[in-house]
Amino acid sequence: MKDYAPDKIRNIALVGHGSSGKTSLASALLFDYGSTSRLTKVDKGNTVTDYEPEEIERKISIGSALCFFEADGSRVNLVDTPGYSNFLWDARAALRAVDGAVVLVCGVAGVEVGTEKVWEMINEIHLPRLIVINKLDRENANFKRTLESIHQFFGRRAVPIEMPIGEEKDFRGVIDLVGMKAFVFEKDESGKFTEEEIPASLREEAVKSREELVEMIAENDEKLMEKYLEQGELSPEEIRQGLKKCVLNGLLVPVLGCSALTNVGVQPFVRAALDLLPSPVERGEIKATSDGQEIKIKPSVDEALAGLVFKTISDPYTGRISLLRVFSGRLSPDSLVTNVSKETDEKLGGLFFLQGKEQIPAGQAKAGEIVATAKLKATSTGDTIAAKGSNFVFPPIKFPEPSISFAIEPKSRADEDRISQASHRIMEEDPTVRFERDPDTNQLLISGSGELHVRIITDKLKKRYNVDVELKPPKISYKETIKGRADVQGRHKKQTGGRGQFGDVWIKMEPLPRGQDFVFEDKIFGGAIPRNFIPSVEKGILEARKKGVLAGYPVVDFKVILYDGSYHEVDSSDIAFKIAASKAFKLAMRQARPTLLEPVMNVEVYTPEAFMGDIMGNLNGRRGRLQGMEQKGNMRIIKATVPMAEMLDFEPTLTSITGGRGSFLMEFSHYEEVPSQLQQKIIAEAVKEGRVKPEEE
Ligand SMILES: Nc1nc2c(ncn2[C@@H]2O[C@H](COP(=O)(O)OP(=O)(O)O)[C@@H](O)[C@H]2O)c(=O)[nH]1
Ligand SMILES: [Mg+2]
Repeated sequence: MKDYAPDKIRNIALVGHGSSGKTSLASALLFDYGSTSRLTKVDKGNTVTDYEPEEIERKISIGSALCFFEADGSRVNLVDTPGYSNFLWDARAALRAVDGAVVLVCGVAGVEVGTEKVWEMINEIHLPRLIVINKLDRENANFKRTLESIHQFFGRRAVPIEMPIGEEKDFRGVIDLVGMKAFVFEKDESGKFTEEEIPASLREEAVKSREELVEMIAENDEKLMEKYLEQGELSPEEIRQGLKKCVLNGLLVPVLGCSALTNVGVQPFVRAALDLLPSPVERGEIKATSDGQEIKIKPSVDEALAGLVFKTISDPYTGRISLLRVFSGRLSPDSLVTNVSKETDEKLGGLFFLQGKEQIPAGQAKAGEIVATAKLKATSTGDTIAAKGSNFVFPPIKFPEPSISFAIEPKSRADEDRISQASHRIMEEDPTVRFERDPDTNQLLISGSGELHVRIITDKLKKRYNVDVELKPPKISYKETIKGRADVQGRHKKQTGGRGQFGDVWIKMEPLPRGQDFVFEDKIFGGAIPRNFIPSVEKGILEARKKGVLAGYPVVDFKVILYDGSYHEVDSSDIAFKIAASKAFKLAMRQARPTLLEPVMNVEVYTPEAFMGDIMGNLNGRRGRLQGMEQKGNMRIIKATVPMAEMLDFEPTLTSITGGRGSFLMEFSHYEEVPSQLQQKIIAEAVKEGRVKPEEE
């Protein structure tokens, strides 16, 4: 590959709500700049960046993918990221690899939940950004209305530098407000265009928009302001330079328009991106920490190596591939490096650039480049890779905790044998999925960010690892507790020739406040039970409380007071007292009004205002309790607590109520008593499953 000077590189992430057209824009770019010989389409399943079978089947991006092209002598590395909420974490990681972000907004829907979330992610790391209003060819698309929605959410610093020519299916080009030129595209999706004078009918509006743009730039630059006041004009070059400064400082966000599908307006966008988004050198130093101190990593080839692994691809065909952004120094295909995060050395297994799934060997990789390597043994996503002997790390990449769990059952013994290795591989590339065995139910649980996420993982298990599993409705981790008090005797006596067994305890049982778990109090005075047997009594209760008398769930939030008992000089033993204690526990628990507890989740729902009533009604039907509400633009954020058992099928419901525009977050909050009519069901289920035996009833 050609050697590009650092100022001739741009690393850009395409981010935005799912279905705003990121993958389609990447396709148009690759075609327009000759990286592909035809214009590929998401709906045909032939794009470069949605290459995984799960992506092709569902026509959505699930993981971020790399591609690149050359434009005007510069190399542009693009990361096409997923926008669907279950997979947004991957976009967050991808943003760490680039120097600028392009936020796509659908010209029909305007700003959506995903747009807002990626915006927050970009803010967190202060990346310069552009906004592209896409799908301007669609029915009901409207540049101005979409711009208003952008202003509502992100403020007036979002400033148009283009104006569309034609609307909906007549959308045929853009006016460049900086150069004051019109670019009119051919209708055949070829991306060919002619540079023309601004059509007379749009001239007045273009002049006005340009004035607004120039004023906003001048407001942020004293020198330009002076010149503007003196001459009443700024040259295109002055505007470009002034605008670039504002973009780098985050003071302004240029807004452009295009149709990725019909390939209109795509190349003017690339010119703006090359002009206005920073090269790795212009991005400047990157923060890292060394022994708790902040240090700065210079974007220079001559410094020691410093890089960040922002993605791991792992499957049976390719093995493990680590995607690395090099911030400083250089790498060769067999470099020896240190993984500072894991405190271990690694040897690279080759270097290559990725064009979608295609691997193109790279002779070396330098500061400012994004590159892939294979066969790193201990390295995972988020790790810092550096020259041997380095001790600094880049800030870790934040990944969300899973919010939903399903039980999976292997369909055959062979599937069961293969599952452990397969799950290991899947967790390597996806830090938000977990495979765990539930200690209470002994079921294998798969946890992820949402139902779609979990379903895609089970697809992968089957297609790539030949592991066939059945996805069961998830198991809820119920607990048991008591509401009343009890005072009982537990006695274990077995005297049938030879040495017998004898243990005898009197205990009181009382409820404790939620979350206090278990307290054991020893009130034996005067040797009713010898001291050495008292720990056995506690152990007996600890063992017995693993399975409550109602439905066999662990018992929590209670206190046991051991206050009396008796013993036998010869027959008493640890085991006899343990058994006596466990008998006492069961008796006491039955007396003390046992009850079931269920996990309750904190839930936050994002929705356009129009669906708020329906969603609140729906949460109400799920035994939800409203905790608060917030407003952002015309989005509403509903906060509620809802029992976990009621949230299992919430996601598809939310999608259908809001037409995909709503999204939600969920995390564990606390345990609460299950309403009594529901308790009967859970208990009946437990008997059916054999968790509680009839004699225990
Ligand atoms: N009409 C129209 N449809 C588009 C445009 N861009 C994307 N689409 C369609 O919108 C859907 C989602 O596009 P995709 O590129 O996968 O969006 P992503 O989720 O942001 O990557 C697909 O059916 C595309 O064909 C566009 O500019 N105009
Ligand atoms: Mg996509």
